[in-house]
Amino acid sequence: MKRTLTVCPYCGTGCTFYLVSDNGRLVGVEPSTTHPVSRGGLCVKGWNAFAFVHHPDRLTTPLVRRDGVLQPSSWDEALDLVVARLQAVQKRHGADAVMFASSAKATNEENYLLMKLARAVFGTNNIDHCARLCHSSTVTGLAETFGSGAMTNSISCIDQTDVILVIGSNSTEQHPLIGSRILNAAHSGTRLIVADNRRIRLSRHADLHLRHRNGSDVALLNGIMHVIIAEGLADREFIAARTENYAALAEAVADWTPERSAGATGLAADEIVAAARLFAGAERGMIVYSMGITQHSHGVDNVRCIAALALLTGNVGRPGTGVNPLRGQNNVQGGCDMGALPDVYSGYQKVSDPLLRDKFALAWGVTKLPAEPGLPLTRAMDAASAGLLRGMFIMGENPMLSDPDQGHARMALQNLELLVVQDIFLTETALLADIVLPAACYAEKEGTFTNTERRVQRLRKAVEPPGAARADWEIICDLAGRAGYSGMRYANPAAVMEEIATLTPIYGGIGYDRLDPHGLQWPCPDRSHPGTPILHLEHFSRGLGRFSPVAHRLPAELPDDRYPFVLTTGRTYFHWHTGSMTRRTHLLDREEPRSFIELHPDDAARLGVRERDSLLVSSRRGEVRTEARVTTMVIPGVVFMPFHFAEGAANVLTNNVLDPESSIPEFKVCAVRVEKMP
Ligand SMILES: Nc1nc2c(c(=O)[nH]1)N[C@H]1C(S)=C(S)[C@@H](COP(=O)(O)OP(=O)(O)OC[C@H]3O[C@@H](n4cnc5c(=O)[nH]c(N)nc54)[C@H](O)[C@@H]3O)O[C@H]1N2
Ligand SMILES: Nc1nc2c(c(=O)[nH]1)N[C@H]1C(S)=C(S)[C@@H](COP(=O)(O)OP(=O)(O)OC[C@H]3O[C@@H](n4cnc5c(=O)[nH]c(N)nc54)[C@H](O)[C@@H]3O)O[C@H]1N2
Ligand code: SF4
Ligand SMILES: [Mo]
Repeated sequence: MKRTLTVCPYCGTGCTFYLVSDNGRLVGVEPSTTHPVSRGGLCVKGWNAFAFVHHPDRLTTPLVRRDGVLQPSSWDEALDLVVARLQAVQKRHGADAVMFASSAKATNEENYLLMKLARAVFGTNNIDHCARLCHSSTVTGLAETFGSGAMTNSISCIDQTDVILVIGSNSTEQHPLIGSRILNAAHSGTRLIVADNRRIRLSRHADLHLRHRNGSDVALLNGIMHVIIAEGLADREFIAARTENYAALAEAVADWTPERSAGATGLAADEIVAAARLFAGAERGMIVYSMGITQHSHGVDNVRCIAALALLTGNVGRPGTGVNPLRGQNNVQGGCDMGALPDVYSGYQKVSDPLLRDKFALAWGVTKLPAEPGLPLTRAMDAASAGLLRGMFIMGENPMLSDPDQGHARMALQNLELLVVQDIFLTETALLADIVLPAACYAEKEGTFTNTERRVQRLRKAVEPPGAARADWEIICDLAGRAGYSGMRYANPAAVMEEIATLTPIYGGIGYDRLDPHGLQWPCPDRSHPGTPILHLEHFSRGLGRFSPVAHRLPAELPDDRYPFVLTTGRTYFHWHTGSMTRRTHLLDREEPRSFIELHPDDAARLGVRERDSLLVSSRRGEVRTEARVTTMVIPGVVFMPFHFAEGAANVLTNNVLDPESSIPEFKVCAVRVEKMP
């Protein structure tokens, strides 16, 4: 038996474990007892993270569409065709007629290389990844208020805080080892406020559970800040020393009395007062949030309010405090750090800055790099459906199930002249592709992932990829060479990280030789730097912390007579997103085998619906059949659906309306009708 220390491929918590293999086959997983995050534990997905690797559905050979059918081909044929066809699209329609979608499932090195391929070789800033659907509101909102969009503190700060506000994060199911740490803290006396109208597990252990209306977080947070100021609970010293624009915030929340906030949120005024006193009354307060905050047409405004609450109470820059957006995918923090975003190179260095463009052009050996920021992923899908974008290269994403409004996504992808998909399985998206490239998965390659607390950690190759599948980094470098570019020849991913370190100040001190045993947290500017567990200690990345007051805006689509329910979408403990991996893991799929919708017992009674009845759910975009789960998890008038299931896909229903600043879709609120199937 061989044991290989590596990083979990699922969530941003970043647990590490040993992959156990026997004769080239994975047979199990063993947790790492010394790791500072997982500390010998794993959630059920981690324990089962070996099972999909040898699944018979793995892609083992490139596929090229001939006579309308995807057929096996050689690597030479497939890669030459990808390059020739991308170049042909660009020749006809310009460099920006193609889009590269990178992957939060791929390594830092692979994300860096794909963004280099897009910019240096294909001359476009059209590169983005699923962070657009996830924490783009955070990146925009926190860049404005703090100067950096990452989690300010470390996971271990949960053990050192007095009160935790968990808002729009189902941590025990979606970041289980962070969730259980919050539960442990609550059991040892830390006060807990949960603001989420689902009766999630954390809420059952909370001092206060706020079940406010979906989309009313600005009204809630403005109300809480009103009370804090009115009752003299604000941290005046911190505000004076470390922030700017306080007067504007105070003015903006002046008329957000608890009564007004109660009216807009559906809560009682007392609950808002209690939350304000509990949070502001503590010496150290920590805010933890996730998609309940970000995935709205006013997602950036939500984030601004969160940042303002932390500034108002002096809860940044100390242990046990901070604004802590839990990053979702195993390497979505890294995807952002590596510049798989339309407006920045690695380390958030702006493409619009001529000095930075020159720096990258010189290092990459090209004469010119594009200056205009590229298309965000969601805008690219709109451009494709309007016929403005003609080619897409998608590495490790499955937009057919993960994008809002599946009809729109399908039209966008079918409208393309060229769709290339590089994945480990033949996904719903890959089925539409002209060329499919088989990738190695996390267990079959070397590289690094960066977890939610900015910890850069090494994954290691445990087994060989199936058939002819190759690591994403090798495929990208091969494509670059075939496109006539000689600046992408690397012996291994460690050599790619050396290049990243020279060009990326926050990763300046990262090198493979320094990452054992438990990685390093960026910023890590040089090789003697020990890494940074807590950001903004003495001053903010932007200097002073900025209060950005906001007005309350309603979600874009609210219930009416025809579509009387609010649909909110999200996840379950056992499945991962579009299910490509977890639905191919027997022990996980067995637990949650079918699409379902949560419905409050009062609503169910009114509709004559019983547990497990077949339902038709429709919105202005489409309809799906699913199964009733009658439960007080949800409040009356709200239904919840996970988006894991291709049959009964929640995204047939969701609304493709975007936050104007971050371009994140409003996955958390749309209007639906629910009917019992005869
Ligand atoms: N098992 C599993 N774990 C995962 C994932 C997975 O697919 N499966 N995905 C990973 C990824 S990429 C991400 S981004 C994270 C997401 O992690 P989370 O954000 O924790 O998960 P979600 O289920 O999307 O939504 C969280 C909560 O938001 C609440 N919510 C909905 N609308 C509102 C609102 O208007 N205001 C507030 N305050 N709350 C609201 C919902 O009731 C829900 O409980 O999970 C990561 N972890
Ligand atoms: N309704 C609704 N929709 C949502 C959300 C929601 O809350 N509600 N949440 C959104 C959020 S936060 C996110 S992050 C997105 C996620 O959206 P996606 O990123 O599209 O979803 P995944 O299923 O994680 O897709 C990852 C793909 O990568 C493949 N893969 C795994 N490992 C590798 C590898 O090493 N190399 C390559 N090349 N491929 C690999 C997998 O097989 C899979 O097809 O979904 C969004 N969609
Ligand atoms: S908590 Fe996240 S990183 Fe840890 S084992 Fe579970 S899915 Fe993997
Ligand atoms: Mo996400």
